[in-house]
Amino acid sequence: MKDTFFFIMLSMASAAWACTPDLPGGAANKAQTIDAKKYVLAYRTQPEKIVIGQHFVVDLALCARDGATAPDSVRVDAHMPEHRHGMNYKTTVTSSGKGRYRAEGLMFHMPGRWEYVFEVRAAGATERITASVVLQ
Ligand SMILES: [Cu+2]
Repeated sequence: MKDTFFFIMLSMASAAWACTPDLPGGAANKAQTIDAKKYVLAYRTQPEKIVIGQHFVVDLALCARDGATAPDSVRVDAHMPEHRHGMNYKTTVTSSGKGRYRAEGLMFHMPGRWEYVFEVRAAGATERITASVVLQ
């Protein structure tokens, strides 16, 4: 009985530390999840398979680990760290509420390793969340 109570307390404590981003529609196109410092971010591209030289969209959802600090704004960019260049286009990010965002206008113009940079601004602070993808 005492053990059960302890287990319940532990579960509640860990639930406060983690959160699950609400990004619907993942049956066919599974989202990638990144556990960052203040946020957990889930994202997927449309189309799922990125084609070199063709525009694509990134859908993402964020949740705040502390359960409170919702982002003020989100910016999405990408670059090739080894080549020291970015994309040739700027992205436009729109919010659809519930911590969901859509970034449009991305294009990877060459093969190699690209890195997404998600900038999450909240209460005057910015958290940079990165994720790598290799295009062949
Ligand atoms: Cu390059």
